[in-house]
Amino acid sequence: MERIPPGQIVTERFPILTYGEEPRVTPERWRFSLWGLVETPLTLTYPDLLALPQVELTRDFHCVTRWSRLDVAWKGVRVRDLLERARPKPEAVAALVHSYGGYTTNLFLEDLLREDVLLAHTLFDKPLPLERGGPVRLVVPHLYAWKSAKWVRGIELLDHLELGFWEKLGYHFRGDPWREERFQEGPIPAASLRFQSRKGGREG
Ligand SMILES: Nc1nc2c(c(=O)[nH]1)N[C@H]1C(S)=C(S)[C@@H](COP(=O)(O)O)O[C@H]1N2
Ligand SMILES: [Mo]
Repeated sequence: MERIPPGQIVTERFPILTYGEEPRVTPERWRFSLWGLVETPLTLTYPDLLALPQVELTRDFHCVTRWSRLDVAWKGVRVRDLLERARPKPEAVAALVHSYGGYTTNLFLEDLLREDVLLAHTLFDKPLPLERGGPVRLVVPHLYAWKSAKWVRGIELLDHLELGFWEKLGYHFRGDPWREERFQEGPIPAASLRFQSRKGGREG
């Protein structure tokens, strides 16, 4: 398989892309919550996060504005591990990710459950810098980088698709770089939720 998704250009640089102001969240004040359609809502502090099983991961990072940065080394906690503790209800199929500062992005539960989706606190062996989303950001390497929400503060599980910040402004509802899902052209297919459901399809 090709390494670089179609229409992308590799950069040695690693641009910082933030819409709006940088929220300032210290590790002491940072909290992460999982809520909505879960059996056991949870809230973590920064020390709680560091006490969980840690994963190191090196992945390419693809921005929809066409730059790709190869081999970005992250460390953090699998979102899947947190979801296992919170136990999504059967009707949960989608999620809205919330960041400090008001940024949001939507993901299907199936995409969040991938084993390389992390809450990352470390980048290239150093604490995640503020401008990169520190103390903690989401990393979703298999989708365009706007899904990798910086300064993440929580994930809300839903039984329907609720669009995030860029998605409401016309970005694609899923954002797979291999399929060049950059912008939403035409209406979102009504069947998409059915296909993305954890149970492999709902009735009706
Ligand atoms: N909270 C927040 N997260 C965000 C953004 C943002 O503006 N706010 N920009 C997104 C976009 S478009 C990209 S390409 C990546 C950029 O991450 P970087 O600044 O570490 O390169 O962060 C994503 N996460
Ligand atoms: Mo981006």
